[in-house]
Amino acid sequence: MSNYYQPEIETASREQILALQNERLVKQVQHVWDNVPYYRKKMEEKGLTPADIQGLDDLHKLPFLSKDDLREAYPYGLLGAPIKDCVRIHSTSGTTGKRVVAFYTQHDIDLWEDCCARAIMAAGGTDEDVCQIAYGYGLFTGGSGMHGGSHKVGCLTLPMSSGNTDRQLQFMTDLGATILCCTPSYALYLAESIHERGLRDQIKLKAGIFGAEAWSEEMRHEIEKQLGIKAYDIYGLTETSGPGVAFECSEQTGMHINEDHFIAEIIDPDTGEVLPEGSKGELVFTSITKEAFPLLRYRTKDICILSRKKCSCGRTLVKMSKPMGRSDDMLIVKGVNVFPSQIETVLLEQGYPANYQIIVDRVNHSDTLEVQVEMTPENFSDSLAKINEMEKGLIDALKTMLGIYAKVKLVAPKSIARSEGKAVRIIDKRKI
Ligand code: DLL
Repeated sequence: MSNYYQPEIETASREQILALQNERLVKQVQHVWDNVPYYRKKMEEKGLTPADIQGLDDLHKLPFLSKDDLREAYPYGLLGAPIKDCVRIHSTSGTTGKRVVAFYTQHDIDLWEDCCARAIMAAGGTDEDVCQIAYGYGLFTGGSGMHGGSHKVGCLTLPMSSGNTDRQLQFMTDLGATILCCTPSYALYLAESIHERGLRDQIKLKAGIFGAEAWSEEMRHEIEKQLGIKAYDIYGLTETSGPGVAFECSEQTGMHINEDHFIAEIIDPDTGEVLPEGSKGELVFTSITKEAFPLLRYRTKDICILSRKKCSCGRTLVKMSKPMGRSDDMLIVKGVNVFPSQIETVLLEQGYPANYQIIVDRVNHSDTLEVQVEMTPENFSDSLAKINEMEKGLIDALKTMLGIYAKVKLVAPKSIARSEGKAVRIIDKRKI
């Protein structure tokens, strides 16, 4: 038997959802005011006290929080609960010493797992299912979040973590996995490996829950065709707990946001002005139930559209479109967040100039990252052995910074085209 019940909120009336959000927002603002001096100061700077926030109509008065605030407040500055009440952290792959670290009380974990459970149930998951979790475990939120959700649904949970394709396929076939949770690019890679090994008849998958990176409708069709499953999108970010902030239902036309835990707004990324429903803009979340890491008006930098059109699944929760891009320069490569500034830091630290290009591609459904950088006249060499050695040094330093492999190609001094305006540092060849 499943120990999870589909909460009425998923199909509640608009009035019920708004009433709940109003009540929770007021409480949350007070919680933050009382426990997070960093944000209290931001409110005071705007002349606000909790009494000014009586409900959703006052939300726009609150100051935004951004990734820069999180970095400035690193590591404990935005903690909303005493350490004795916190039981876990997760973190982004972020920059050196300034990663984004999110904290959780046990209550936060329970609610987060509920959100992930909703995603699994929306994909048809029940306690009869065998759920293979091939998102990374550890600091990344994907593995643990979906793992907890799978437990709540009562699925038999396979905690595989990412990578080790042979082992993934062995468990998938031997244990008859019916639901696969991983990044969409890894799903395609697994699909390809299944075909290469002639295992198609031995897999019992019926659904996949894929997210953590952008993926197109074409990619969805490819995954669905190759694996013979229905592929569902799932969205989230470390700052708001992880996966499960929003999830797709059988209609597959956008992701329902768990509005009992998150208030979503769309803003103009340049002016910060709140935009009406249906507008394309930056997604902003206010978490209204989180204790340890309660973020008010957090700017995600993800560009998307919200819609309240009636959904055939019966859920009334607002839907967000697939993110259509970002308002900053963050790249997501193999599910890992990569900022060009991190790469630049490594290059400069290692004595290279800031003349470089980052080339991202998708080969055999897997992301590749290449950094082309100019040698300086001082370290220029045409000895292949010397160049290999220099490239290896950079590959190692980039791996330490980013956590993933980046191919490095050293090129002759002054060979990368200069720009008169903004330098074109990033060439993203992926069709997404
Ligand atoms: O990627 C959490 C997650 C894990 C989501 C597993 C879904 C499944 P971060 O590493 O902090 O957290 O990266 C968050 O990833 O701001 C988006 O830009 C991007 N992203 C997440 N889900 C999607 C998606 C996790 N379904 C950043 N489609 C976010 C497109 C996504 N982009």
